[in-house]
Amino acid sequence: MGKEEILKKLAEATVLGDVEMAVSYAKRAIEAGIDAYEAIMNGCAEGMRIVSEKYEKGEMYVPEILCSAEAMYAAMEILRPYLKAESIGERKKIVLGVVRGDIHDIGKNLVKLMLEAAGFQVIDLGKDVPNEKFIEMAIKENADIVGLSALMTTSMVVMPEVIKEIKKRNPKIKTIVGGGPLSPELAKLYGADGYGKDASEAVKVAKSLVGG
Ligand code: B1M
Repeated sequence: MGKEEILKKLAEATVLGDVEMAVSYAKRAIEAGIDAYEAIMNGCAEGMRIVSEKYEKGEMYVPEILCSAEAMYAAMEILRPYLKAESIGERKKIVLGVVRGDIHDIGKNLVKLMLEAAGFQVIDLGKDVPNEKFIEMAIKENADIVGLSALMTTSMVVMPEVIKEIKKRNPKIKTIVGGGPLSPELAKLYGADGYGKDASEAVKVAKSLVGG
């Protein structure tokens, strides 16, 4: 089986929410010498992209999406040890979380894994994170970057408050925002230093902000 076919099957297993199949194709990807980063981005994450699309078209429902996430996590567990830990010189620290009132954390977890693979030390605050927690941890940990994720138009509105307070406390800390309803324009309006459309873009932006 060729590389493209294995990646397609990995995406398919994610869409189907088939944990066994996802694990099996993640193992096959490694055996075939496929780069783990590529397997995650073009297999698992591609599968989750299809899932979101299907949901929007009314072709999939939430319980199925949660199964897809399980399959993606299972495959990622197999692939994670094979990610080439990149060196970005001194290890930079990023405080990451999903904003207050928002419990959508599948995308944030993907962003976390990719940032770790790129050599960042990620302090994961989880989901539904109070504004004060972001600020407290950013200062306490002396973070280089704070990453804020939001999946809802109703929750993303807290982002400018968090960013403003962090900048007030320590202007050197950079901020990145991402998630479905965000855009480069909104990120700018919110005063963020960067915006990531997806996990790989989040990594690129994070690296550029810390001079990596
Ligand atoms: Co809900 N949900 N949900 N949901 N959910 C959305 C987001 C929605 C768009 C669906 C819709 O109506 N079309 C909608 C929001 C509408 C709006 O904007 N106002 C919605 C709603 C309304 C709700 C509830 C209110 C439903 C209800 O109860 N009536 C409720 C809210 C709960 C809450 O948060 N308080 C709710 C609940 C849930 C579940 C719990 C059932 C479940 C989440 C499970 C979980 O995450 N643990 C869920 C799901 C699964 C979705 C959809 C279907 C899929 C989201 C997902 O995981 N996508 C979603 C519809 C959609 O997005 N099309 C929807 C896959 C994931 C890999 O992609 O999260 O986009 P994504 O992450 C990407 C990028 O966005 C980016 O990189 C990631 C990887 O490439 N990214 C970043 C994300 N964060 C980043 C941070 C960065 C950079 C990039 O830098 C820091």
